[in-house]
Amino acid sequence: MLRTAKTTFKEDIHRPRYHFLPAANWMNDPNGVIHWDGRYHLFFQYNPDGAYHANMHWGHAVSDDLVHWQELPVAIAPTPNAADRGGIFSGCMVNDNGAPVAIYTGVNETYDVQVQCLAAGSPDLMTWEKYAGNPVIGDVPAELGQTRDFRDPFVWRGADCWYMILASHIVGVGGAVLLYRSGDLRGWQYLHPLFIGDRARNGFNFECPNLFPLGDKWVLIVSSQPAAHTPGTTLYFVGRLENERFIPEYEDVYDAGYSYASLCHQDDAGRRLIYSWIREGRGKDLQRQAGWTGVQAIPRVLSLDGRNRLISAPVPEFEALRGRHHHFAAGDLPEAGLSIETLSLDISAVLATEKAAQSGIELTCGGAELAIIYDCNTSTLQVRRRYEREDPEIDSDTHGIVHTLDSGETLELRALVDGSVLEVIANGRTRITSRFYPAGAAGACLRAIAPSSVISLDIWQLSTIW
Ligand code: DQQ
Repeated sequence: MLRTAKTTFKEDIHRPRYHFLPAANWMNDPNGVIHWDGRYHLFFQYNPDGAYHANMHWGHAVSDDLVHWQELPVAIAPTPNAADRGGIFSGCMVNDNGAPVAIYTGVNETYDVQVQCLAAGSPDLMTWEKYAGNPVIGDVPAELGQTRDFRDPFVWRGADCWYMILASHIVGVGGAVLLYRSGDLRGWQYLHPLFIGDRARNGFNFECPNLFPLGDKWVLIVSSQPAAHTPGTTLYFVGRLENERFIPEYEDVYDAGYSYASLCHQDDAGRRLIYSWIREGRGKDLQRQAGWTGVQAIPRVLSLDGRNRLISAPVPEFEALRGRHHHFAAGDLPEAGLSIETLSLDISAVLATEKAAQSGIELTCGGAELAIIYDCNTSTLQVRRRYEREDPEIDSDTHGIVHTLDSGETLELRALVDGSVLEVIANGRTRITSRFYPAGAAGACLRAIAPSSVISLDIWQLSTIW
């Protein structure tokens, strides 16, 4: 396996410097996130053979602070001739009375058979022994119709039993989250769908479900596919549980961009943390050439506001990376902008959006222009990518989402820029993750789109985590 990232990718300006990704090869969903013995463990979908989706394993990384990560040897690999011979798909990890247990989806070679499996971990989470009775759930409930989509177990301890939810869909109806219960994590009884989505609004199939209490509500997060084999959008629902069914009271998109397959857990401090896969915005050949693909978003702390909207903020530990700081008050930022020598930035802007039809910030670098725009007329937050030389293999569309501001509310933008990664959070409640691929690194310039709208602008250059 390649473990030479620090030297091999030194000249790669698209490779993130402070987001976690493995030394090389393909990574997608976060899996099995857990705070164990005082350390944060992140497992993830990983192909040790190259930068393409195949031969899924669970990769493994550990962190003391949620900022600096150390990649560890692969945790779980497919077993020939077994139920997981075609791949170890996504899943979760629980603490079973002091013993770590991973629950994941095993697939056959064609992914047509998806079953749920269990592996018991050593106390240091380094070695995993598969349960001899795998799969622990083999059959798709008959009421779902003919579907192969039956995966991504998320397990939690209830008052007197374990619960599991699985992602699937009911043929012709919409995405479904299925509820199971167990006394020992090994024998599972199917109860009923915990929640069924509206196909027109919520997509045809669900993946990677999460369910957890937050404040006095329950939050259900699903990754929703518009069509087969297509990553879509992560959605969230806030509501209540009644008779072991989820009743939504509020729903929205979690992220309107390249973030997908989010997975949450509660850490020892009681914080509900969310991790997400950031996918690429360039074609498969470019990904293989790069030698790496997929990035983990900076972990965020979740909360709800008074209107049941999901608020997320990068973990405060992340601010330890902040170095050189530029602060501009209203009217201070020169029209020509600020020259910066790195694409590792943490930007915080407060903007009065009523001052111009469009406000926001714009970064130009290596023949590329990346703009975070608020459009007053449509109340949308947008990310616009433009390239001097368009490449059909690199995404260059403008993408966005409605972001309604209350009367008198300022736009509070937080933007994390890291090589080819952009994470944007507006007023804590609206999120757009994006990707852009400048052609060269020769200096970046940051400007305000409507300088008169700037109330304050703070820019920190960030150090690398490696
Ligand atoms: N990725 C995994 C699946 C999951 C999908 C396979 C979501 O378990 O449904 O790599 O990105």
